[in-house]
Amino acid sequence: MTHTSALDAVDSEIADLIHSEEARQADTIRLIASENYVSKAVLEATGTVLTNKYSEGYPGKRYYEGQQFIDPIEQLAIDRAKSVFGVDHANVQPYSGSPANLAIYLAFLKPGDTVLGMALPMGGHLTHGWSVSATGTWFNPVRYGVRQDTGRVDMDEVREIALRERPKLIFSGGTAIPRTIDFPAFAEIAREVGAVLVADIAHIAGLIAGGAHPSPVGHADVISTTTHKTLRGPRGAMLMSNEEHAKAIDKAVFPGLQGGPHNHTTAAIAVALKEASQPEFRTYAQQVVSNAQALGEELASRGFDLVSGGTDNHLLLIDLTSKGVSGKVAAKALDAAGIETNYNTVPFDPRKPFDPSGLRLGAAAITSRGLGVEEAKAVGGWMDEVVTAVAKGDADATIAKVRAEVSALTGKFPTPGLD
Ligand code: DSN
Repeated sequence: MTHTSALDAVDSEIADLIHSEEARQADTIRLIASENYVSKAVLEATGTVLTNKYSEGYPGKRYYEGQQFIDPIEQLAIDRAKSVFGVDHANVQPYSGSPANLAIYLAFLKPGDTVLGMALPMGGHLTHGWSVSATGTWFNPVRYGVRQDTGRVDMDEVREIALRERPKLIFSGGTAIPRTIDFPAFAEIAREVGAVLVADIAHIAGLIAGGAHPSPVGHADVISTTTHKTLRGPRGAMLMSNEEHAKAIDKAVFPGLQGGPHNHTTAAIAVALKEASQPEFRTYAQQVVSNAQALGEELASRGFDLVSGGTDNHLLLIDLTSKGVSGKVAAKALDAAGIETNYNTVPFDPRKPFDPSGLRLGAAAITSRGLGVEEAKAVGGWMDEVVTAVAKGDADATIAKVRAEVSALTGKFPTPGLD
């Protein structure tokens, strides 16, 4: 448990809730694809006096005094991002992924301009021009998806749409893509139509840093990422690019869209990037993929329908239609059994987003926790037991049994950040 004596004394209600969340995170198998466990070092950096400081501007060019220690902190984060990802330029100030992506629009587009992104129900992100997002309202969104027969992006289709619609901006990447993203093919299309290519690597940044997914560097004009998913840093984001786009991006983040950067987050990003540059991080990244594949194979062997047939990365998307259970019902039963997932649309989903046909799973958090292939397979078996029992309409005993087995397993693996 985190040592929080002042918090316990000042606000025991919040302290108790935080301690309960610590216990929950320790006692569950966390398969939410966008989540992870940060290290104790990252956690400590986020809870510091850096939160007291305003620093509008960039290192060496601030609008407030007293930046003697903030400047080198931000510069370290920038330098480490450049070194880990091999880019010319990094902006570590975006508050999170959505503001980071909005800054890209501000840097390169005018309202009404056309943007090509992956449709949200096909695996894209809200900010890639989906209709309920500002990006789909203020700009003219056109969309690509995946093929129904393969569950994979069809680059010929992307090219056809791009040639027809002439977007100024193309987004590659998304939030529910279990397969390798073909950055060189996207780059070729973007060049052909004169569009700026964005690689949104929020989900796979840690895999790229660890050499377990090809890098978009040299292909994409701009790289956008959050820092808290597979990269295992604090809640935050970064924009990276070559020198050509550096000024436009910096101007769009500040003063275009944001005020003062969150310096405690910047410091924690720097720490996470230092961790990501260590040899152990490469082992972690490879293990994330092995664990996701082992979980996928176990589920497939038990009759689960995996979108695209499997995974190349940390993420699995399961269509539960053949199991006779909706994603929401399955996710709630699994959560009761101590296995945390999120319900998710699957491509061509006939159901609504709030009660879709699928489940999305990710292996980053369990890998950070130290679980391996054997445990990933056991988790697949428990998921099958719970979903099968739910489909039969009598799951209480199974959920209780699996809950106990989950607790027995998690008890053997210390929780990062709390150990
Ligand atoms: N909400 C994130 C995810 O779960 O993938 C994306 O913003």
